[in-house]
Amino acid sequence: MSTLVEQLRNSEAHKSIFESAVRQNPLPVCAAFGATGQPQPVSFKNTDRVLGTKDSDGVRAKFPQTVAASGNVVLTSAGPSRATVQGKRVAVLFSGGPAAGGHNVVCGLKRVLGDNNTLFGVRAGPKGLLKGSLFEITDANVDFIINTGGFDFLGSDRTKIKSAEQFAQVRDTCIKHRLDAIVVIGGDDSNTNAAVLAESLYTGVKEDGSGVQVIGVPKTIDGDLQVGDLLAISFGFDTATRIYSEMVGNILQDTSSSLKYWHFVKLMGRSASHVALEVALQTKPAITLISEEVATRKMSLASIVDGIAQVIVDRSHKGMNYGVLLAPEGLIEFIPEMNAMIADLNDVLAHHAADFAALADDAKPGFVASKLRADNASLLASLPDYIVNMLLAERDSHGNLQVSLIPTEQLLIDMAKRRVKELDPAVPFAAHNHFLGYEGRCGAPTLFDAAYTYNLGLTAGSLILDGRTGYMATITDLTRGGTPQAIPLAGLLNIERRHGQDEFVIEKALVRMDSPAMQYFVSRRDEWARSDLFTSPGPRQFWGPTTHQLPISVALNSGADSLMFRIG
Ligand code: FBP
Repeated sequence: MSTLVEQLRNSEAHKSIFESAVRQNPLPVCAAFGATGQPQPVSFKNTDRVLGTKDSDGVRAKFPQTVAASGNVVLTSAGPSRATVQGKRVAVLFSGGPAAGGHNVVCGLKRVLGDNNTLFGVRAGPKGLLKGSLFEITDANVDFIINTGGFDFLGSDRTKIKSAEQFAQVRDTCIKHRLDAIVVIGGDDSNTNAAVLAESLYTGVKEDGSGVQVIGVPKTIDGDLQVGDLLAISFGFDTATRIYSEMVGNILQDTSSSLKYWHFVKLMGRSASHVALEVALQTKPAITLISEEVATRKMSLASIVDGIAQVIVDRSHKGMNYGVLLAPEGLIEFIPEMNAMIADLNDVLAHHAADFAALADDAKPGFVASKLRADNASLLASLPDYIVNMLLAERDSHGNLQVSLIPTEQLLIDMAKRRVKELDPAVPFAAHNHFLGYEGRCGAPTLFDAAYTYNLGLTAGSLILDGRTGYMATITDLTRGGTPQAIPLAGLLNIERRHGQDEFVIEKALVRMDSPAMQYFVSRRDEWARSDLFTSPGPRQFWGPTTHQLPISVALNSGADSLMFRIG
């Protein structure tokens, strides 16, 4: 019998009571993979759905081999694979921000590849692929990482593979490790990387002239990698939004208990407002801003602040000097005047990168302002230093503004305070700011994310064994048992302006104003502003009544008649 001190020491390094128990949680699999025991790989066949975007001709010219091979046709599972494939060497990597369930993709891959093939983990994301930093994944690894959160088993990064030298490095890694396939687990930018890699590695990598297969897996807590009914949601969104919803529910409970504070909460989700919308649907706070609505209605910063201040004043007149506001992380970029200024700023930064980098920090705003259009320069000058400094901060390697660093919630508090005073000086307004972001990305996956990702791993592995390349794995029919399918990556590509240049990218799926989730939110939000109707969804459950719950927005948008998913 061990002492309590020994028990505590033994729980270190991912062996808490919870972690040990959740590893044993059984995962449902789609019927296509076989009902019980060791999941069996499936083969794939064409459906009658062909994907294409407005830039299809350009895509065909840039991705001739993968488009010719797939015809941009969606694949669906076609029963158990008949061929026994042996000796495949497959590498898997995480790319971009962490999202709960990533480890289970690796577990699904390992299980479906079985003992006849070898799975390698790439350390530290695309950067590790360039360096050739790989190690073999064992069954013992799978038993240890299954159902655990985070990406820490492999690590991740945001390197974009774009230069000729980088492509040559990837080829070297493939040759050195005799790879047959690479699985990229990532968001829109990373799956764009996967599409580019699939084309570049299509032929001529191995001695016999053959290529290396590349398969993408849809990850991002932002929920902005969606393809209608083919991809209802990326993995990680459910876990992150449930964690944020629990925290926002707790804050709501506090506001109506202490009766004296407003809380302005910025929620992660770089561009799209899916996270903010989902948390709003789960908790029903007084105010939720949706960036896409701001853009559609062409709202100015002043008009947004005006709306916020009016709710604060109206609630105060009813004796409610408290409330919660949710703001999406990407809000700033969706306010038309800010968006125009940021686009101008991005071009200036891209074209004067060396001069800008050589300047002292305090000289940077003046330098940039001198190159901006006059209206953009005066907008920049009107913003507080804490916003300007972040707008000038380094872009990530995909050219994205690092919106998680911009304290939008503080800007809104400062501006709302001034406006409330103008509207009614007698209204008290004490506010706290919060940023809920990193807390949500690495929690232990909900059962939905755990099962979804395990099945995505089984699908990605099956696609490799079936000889496919240039596809993204997906599971459709999430409330009807689940169907493994594959989306041709090139069929998702569009042209977008990045770093001052046109590039092929997978377009982010934004919140649509006419979506059922948004319409439901719009139909209820005025009532939520007027009176306290908030709900506390509580912690995510691994055993219990909410275990099988889907995100509310996903259920509404897929026309489901139940909030519960069913895989298997
Ligand atoms: P991905 O698109 O790579 O999944 O990352 C999403 C995200 O979590 C955003 O919500 C956030 O803006 C960003 O990552 C933060 O990135 P970083 O980890 O580099 O600070």
